[in-house]
Amino acid sequence: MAFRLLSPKNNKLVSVKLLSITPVRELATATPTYTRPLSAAGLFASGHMRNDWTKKEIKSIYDSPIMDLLYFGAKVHRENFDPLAVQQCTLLSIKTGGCSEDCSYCPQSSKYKTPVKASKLLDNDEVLVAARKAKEAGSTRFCMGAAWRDLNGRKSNFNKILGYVKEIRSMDMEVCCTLGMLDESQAKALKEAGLTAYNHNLDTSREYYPKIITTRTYDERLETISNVREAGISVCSGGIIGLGETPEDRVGMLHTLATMPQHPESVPINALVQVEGTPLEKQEPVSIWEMVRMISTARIVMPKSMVRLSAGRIRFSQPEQALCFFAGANSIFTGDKLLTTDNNDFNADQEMFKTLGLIPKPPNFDQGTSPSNKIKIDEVQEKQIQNIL
Ligand code: SAM
Ligand code: DTB
Ligand code: SF4
Repeated sequence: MAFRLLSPKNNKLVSVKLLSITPVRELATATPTYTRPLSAAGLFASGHMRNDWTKKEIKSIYDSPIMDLLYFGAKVHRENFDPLAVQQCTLLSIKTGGCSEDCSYCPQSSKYKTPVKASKLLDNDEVLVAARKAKEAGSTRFCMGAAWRDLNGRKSNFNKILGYVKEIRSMDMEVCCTLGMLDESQAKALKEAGLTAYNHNLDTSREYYPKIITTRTYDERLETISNVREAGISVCSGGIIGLGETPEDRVGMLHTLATMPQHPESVPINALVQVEGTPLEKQEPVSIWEMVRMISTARIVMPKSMVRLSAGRIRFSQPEQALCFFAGANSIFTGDKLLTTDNNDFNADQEMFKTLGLIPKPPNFDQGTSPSNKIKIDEVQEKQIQNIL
């Protein structure tokens, strides 16, 4: 069978024989009844686990027509997950505000005058009561956030957090923390306490990072992610759109994530929440189509990762959120608050589950140890894709 494809190299139509692409998976579409070339979203939606993506390939997926992104994102999603199952997660800010970092989106930075009031680490009872409440409300993942650059000089607080992790894990929920930078021994201690996942976002591309944060480097971010991975903890890493970045920056961030030796098990996609007093308070809100592009592209290049529709969801209507789930998102944060900003109304979320026929996704404790998203490159398949391009 011959196909005409748009070559990402020179944007010209090339004729390609597709006789040999099918052995591992079906080709992305049935034989089309039209002659228009297959878009990159379709071309790369074979569901193969790859960590040798090029930026050009990812950009060509990102730029595909929205309807193709929706369709092929959904296809890859359905091949790897139950598309009706959406995980509900709960966030708790266990140590709020007063942070020494200058992340220009963040209301918790001490560099900016925002409505957030700094407070000390929450005590045992407050945290465990919140975790129990989250579980009763249907959450299967409990995420504790602290407004710290790192844990240095915080030994007693860190020991308390290790205790919280142990207790919450015994409630049969996934436990995630986001506490800033970790060294190897801190990552190991969290693993021993039973931590399921550690969230450490790249936020944007390496190139745009210094425009957003000047108090740490991209490499420091990657170093923590590597310490988390080495300790056998599941990696949660994604970013924010709407920081004033270009589409190339979004693609750059996805490229860094999708070319890691093992894809992060969890990829949160946040839309900037513009908070008064932060340097980004006047940023233009991102559109639903930008969210869909980001979610579908993440789903296609990291087929087995949980793609989390995260901050900024409050601005999206139910039909808009449905598009995100269709495109490949399979997790949301529920509860009235994210860390410091408002989240969607809890009852409205439960109504949305009913209306869309969604079902709560059970916890997955294998993450980080499961081989499911380790990359096994199929060399034959790889050559076929290269030949097409
Ligand atoms: N201090 C730790 C750190 O930076 O990794 C953990 C807490 S920090 C608040 C966790 C993540 O929340 C950030 O990496 C960022 O992606 C996200 N975030 C913070 N403020 C946000 C905002 N205004 N809008 C969207 N996402 C935001
Ligand atoms: C992530 O990527 N988004 C969550 C979670 N990981 C920790 C945090 C969103 C924070 C939004 C701003 C706030 O509420 O302070
Ligand atoms: Fe601090 Fe994290 Fe906020 Fe940056 S994102 S200012 S490190 S709490």
